[in-house]
Amino acid sequence: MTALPFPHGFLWGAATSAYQIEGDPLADGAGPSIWHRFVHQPGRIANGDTGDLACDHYHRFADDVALMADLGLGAYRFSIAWSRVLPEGRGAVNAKGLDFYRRLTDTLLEHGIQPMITLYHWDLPAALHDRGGWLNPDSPRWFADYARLLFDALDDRVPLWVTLNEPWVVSVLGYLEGELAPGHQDWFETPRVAHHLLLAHAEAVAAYRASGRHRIGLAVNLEPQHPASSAPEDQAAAARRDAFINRWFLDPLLLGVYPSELESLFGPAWPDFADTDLKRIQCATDFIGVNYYSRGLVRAAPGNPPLNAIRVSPTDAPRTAMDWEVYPQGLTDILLWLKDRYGSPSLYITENGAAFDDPPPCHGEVSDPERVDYLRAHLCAAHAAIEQGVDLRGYFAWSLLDNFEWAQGYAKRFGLVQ
Ligand code: IFM
Repeated sequence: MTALPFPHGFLWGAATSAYQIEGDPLADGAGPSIWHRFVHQPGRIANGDTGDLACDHYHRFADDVALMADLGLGAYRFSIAWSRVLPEGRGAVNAKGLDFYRRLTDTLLEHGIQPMITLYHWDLPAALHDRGGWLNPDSPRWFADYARLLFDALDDRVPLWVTLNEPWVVSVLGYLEGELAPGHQDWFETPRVAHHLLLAHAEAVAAYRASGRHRIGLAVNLEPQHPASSAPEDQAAAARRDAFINRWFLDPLLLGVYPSELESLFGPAWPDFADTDLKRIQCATDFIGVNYYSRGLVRAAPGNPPLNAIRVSPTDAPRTAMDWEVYPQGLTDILLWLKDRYGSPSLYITENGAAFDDPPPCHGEVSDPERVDYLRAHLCAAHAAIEQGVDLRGYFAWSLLDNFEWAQGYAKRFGLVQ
């Protein structure tokens, strides 16, 4: 097989997040997060799984960095658990928590692995949730203060920062569908949470501009939306889902406006956001992180608010253990769409991967051909986008390790390492 030429300096990495791998979430003076609380509520997580142990990365990080070096990774994307560093979410710093991330960063650098830090991957300090969490208009300021603390501590060693991971998932699965923490189902809360997350990103970027020396971006989950048939209703449904998933965060950030469809989708639950907020949100972000897994195949479904659309599964397509269609072409398409719609921003693929039910290891190795095929096909798709002029700077496989897959617990295996 011929090797595809990727640009000089292209980053090859893997990604994880704090709650999904660290374990021992209250160690050394850390405060609880909303995820720690959520997993201990009966019925929330498959098999009653929790992140109490996870991959024990908090204690075994040095072994995990050795695994990364063994894999030949050039970069590693990880997230900080806000409540390890600030147990109350603001105020007193927990030196031991901060020190953990210093030691992790230094160990990566000693192995020649570039760190990319995500500041928020869903684990809000519970103390802040008790003050209203992302519904509180002060939440963007809390986030910027926390971000500033990390920039001061680590920016001399960390070249790439991601403010938030998948703010759409936080807003929709956390506040509208209730599948993820904090488990709310409230139309009125959802757009407010999303708006505060965008302001939080903007305020952290402003803080970074004051002191940071490298690059900062936002990671969003994107998927091309295709109508399930040529019927005009299905085409309109796919366009609504495109506004709802792909453009909700990127249009205000990069174009300064919310997609007009959102106001009609949410009706009275859509607030009258101030123009001054939108001006703050449209901030100079250095790159967009793309989390890509699959596409959406969409059918109109009146009576299914707010979208009046449902996602359907193609009958004959290969699927992952999450029941997500394997659709590599969608990665090329979404990268080209970003280039055309938003004026060629710098991009990283901050997550891409698949869950498959691996067989037990044999002589220390897991035969994993479906994952290998998935990754190879998606790398070819990324390469095709670069050939068509997309400014793609790196690729992070999701995930380094099999880990705690949120509401699915440990049942779904995304790891390069079992
Ligand atoms: O495990 C998650 C990750 O935390 C966010 N993006 C999608 C992954 C797979 O579901």
